[in-house]
Amino acid sequence: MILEIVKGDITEIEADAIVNAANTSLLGGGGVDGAIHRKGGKAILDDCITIRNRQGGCSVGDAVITTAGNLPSKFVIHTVGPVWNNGESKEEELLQSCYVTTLKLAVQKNIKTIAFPNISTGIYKFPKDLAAKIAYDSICKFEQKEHFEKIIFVCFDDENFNLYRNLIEKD
Ligand code: AR6
Repeated sequence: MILEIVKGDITEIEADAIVNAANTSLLGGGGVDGAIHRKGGKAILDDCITIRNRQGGCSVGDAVITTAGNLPSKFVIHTVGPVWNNGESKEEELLQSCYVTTLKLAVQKNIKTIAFPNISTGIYKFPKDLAAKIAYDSICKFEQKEHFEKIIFVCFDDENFNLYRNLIEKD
C-alpha cells in the first residue's frame, strides 16, 4: 500500500473514492463539502437525500457512500467529523472512527485508491497536529490496509501538509 501526501484540492483527485468532511444533515455546507457538491453536481446531493430519507442523515464518526457525479473519482464517501470542544466530548475517538469507518466501507465496496481531506480541521476547529496524528495512526493500524493500492492525504494548507510530511518522514 502506498501512502501519499498531496497539497491541493481534493476535487481534482482521480481515485476510486474521495472522502468528504460532511455534516450530519448530508445536505452540503462550506469548506471541502461545499467544493465537492459544487463541482460534483446534483447527482451527489440526490444520493445524499436518498440516504437521508432512508436513515435520517449520518452520525458523527459514521460514513456513507454516494456517486461522485462529475468529479474525476468514482465515489464520494461522506463522513462526519466531530466539532472540537476542548477535547471534552470524545472528539479523538470520533475522529478515529471517521477514518476507520470510512476505510471499512471502502473495503466493502472494493475501493482500492482513496483520498482523505484533513477531516474536522477547518470549520470544526480540531487541532491540526492532533488530527494529523489520529489520521495517520488510524490508517497505519487498520487491519486490512493491504487491501488498498494507495491512500492519499490531500492537504489544502501548508500547515497540514508539513504536519503529515513530518509524520511520514519520522516512520
Ligand atoms: N480540498 C481539500 N481540502 C480542503 C478543500 C478542498 N477543496 N477545502 C477545504 N479543505 P472543512 P470540517 C480543507 O472546514 O472542519 C462544512 O460546512 C480545510 O483546509 O471543510 O470537518 C461541512 O458541511 C481543512 O483542512 O471541514 C460541515 O458543516 C479540511 O479540508 C463542516 O464544514 C476540513 O475543513 C465540517 O468541518
